[in-house]
Amino acid sequence: QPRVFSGIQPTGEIHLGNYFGAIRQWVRFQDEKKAGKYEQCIYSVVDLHAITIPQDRDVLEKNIFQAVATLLACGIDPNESILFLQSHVPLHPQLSWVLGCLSTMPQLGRLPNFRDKSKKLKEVPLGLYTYPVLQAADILLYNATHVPVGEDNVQQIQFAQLLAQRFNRIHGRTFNIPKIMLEGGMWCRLRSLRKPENKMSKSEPDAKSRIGLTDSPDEIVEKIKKSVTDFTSAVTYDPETRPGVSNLIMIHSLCSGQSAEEICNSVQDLDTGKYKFVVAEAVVEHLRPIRTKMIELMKEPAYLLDILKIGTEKAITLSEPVWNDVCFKVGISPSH
Ligand code: AQP
Repeated sequence: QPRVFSGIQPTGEIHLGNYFGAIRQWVRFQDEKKAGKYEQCIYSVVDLHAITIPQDRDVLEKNIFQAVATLLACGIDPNESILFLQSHVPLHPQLSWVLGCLSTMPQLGRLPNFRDKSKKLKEVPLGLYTYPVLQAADILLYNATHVPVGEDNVQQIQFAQLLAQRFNRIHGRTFNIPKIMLEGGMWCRLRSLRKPENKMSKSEPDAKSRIGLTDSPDEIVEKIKKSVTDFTSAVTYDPETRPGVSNLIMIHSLCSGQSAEEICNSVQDLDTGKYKFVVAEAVVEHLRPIRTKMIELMKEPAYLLDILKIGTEKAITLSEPVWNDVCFKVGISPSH
């Protein structure tokens, strides 16, 4: 039974990178589920992952609501997909413990997300180190077969595949080996508007480095106008040597559906300064309906809580049989 699982951290305002790298695919999978291709699409706001980096409680609470509203505004339909908050389903950390007992420290230390994030911290929390084990538990708890993620997450999902294989080898066939579903192939990693050598990121302190899905049209124009490019004025696509302008072309391409080549041909007579306004307009138009819906939803916290409650019930129903099977195979007792 093909099942889709993916998650997003409520670590800040959801940006274009999250949208084009992940959420847009989530909506497509949901459409394909309606057509009978998948049994379930399970999407989680992964708040336990968010606290692997220190969070202010009020900000986190707001970000959780905002993440749920954003997903709904982007087209996640709670009647079609299961949308829930990770901490509402305690089996996630429970399975994570079991899988942690099959993980080794060198494997975890080698994963690039850990290396990048731990570099920025004086004291590295254990949770950051074991983050990929919890991510594996998120996926395997639903016996997911397909995991749509951005390119920056590939190695973490490969780690989940490895844990599934290891568990199956020791205890007999239990988990599906989840497939990694990448949008647009390996190149779809949006870059920071300020430092194009880095990816666009929610938790980067400089808000000008990303375009949030709820940024106003003026903010979008301003951020793109100030984005870092280089000293060549022609608009050409070359991510290796011209990461700044190529990132803008990629954003434009994702918003308009045109290829990078088509875009470069059509703006031959513009310099990068003028081209930025073309990109900004495409982004503003693309995000307009999402932003409008999102502003409406943020006024309805009780409705958002209801959606999460229903999602939690469905998530528990799906995950319990898998957890019971794990308990039986490992020899520990399920709690009921
Ligand atoms: N820049 C990006 N380009 C393409 N895809 C991206 N994703 C993240 N950044 C980009 C994809 O978005 C999904 C949700 O991401 P996440 O919440 O799990 O956290 P992340 O990957 O660590 O993303 P951020 O925005 O950089 O958050 P912080 O700053 O908290 O670490 C994932 O599928 C991811 O691949």
